[in-house]
Amino acid sequence: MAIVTSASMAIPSSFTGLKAGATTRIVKLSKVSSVSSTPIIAVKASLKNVGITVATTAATVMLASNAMAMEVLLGSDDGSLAFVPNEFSISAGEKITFKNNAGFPHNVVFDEDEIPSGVVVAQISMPEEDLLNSAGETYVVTLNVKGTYSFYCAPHQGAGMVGKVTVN
Ligand SMILES: [Cu+2]
Repeated sequence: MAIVTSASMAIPSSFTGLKAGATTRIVKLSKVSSVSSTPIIAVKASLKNVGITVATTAATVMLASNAMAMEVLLGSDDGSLAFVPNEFSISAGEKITFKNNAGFPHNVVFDEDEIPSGVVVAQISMPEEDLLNSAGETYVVTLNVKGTYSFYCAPHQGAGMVGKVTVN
């Protein structure tokens, strides 16, 4: 965001100079914009669901403002089928990154009966049938409504791979 702001501030000064100077500025602007948008496009391309894309875009903006972030491992280092940590608190709008660690495939599905009212479960969950299959693969979500949310891994819910997050 800071890059965009400084770039747009360059426009008025370029127009006070020669036309050739203004053209040079415009070329620089387009370079800046393509560089800064590349990571966002890459993230969107790896997502399969519109709800996730919305959440990830919000998370990208939060990153730009240096918001805190939370990382949750899918599968413990000893191979247990668990979220690590499986109970935690975050601030509203804080990014949560679920990262494939061991014992995959895993996924992250919120329990529609155990999320704050007004939150649409499909906008924060992975589809039940979608799985994270390789090491290091991530699912990122941002929860903006305060309250308590329960979630689980669809393949391993029966084995106790469940978790709870409190958004303050
Ligand atoms: Cu799992």
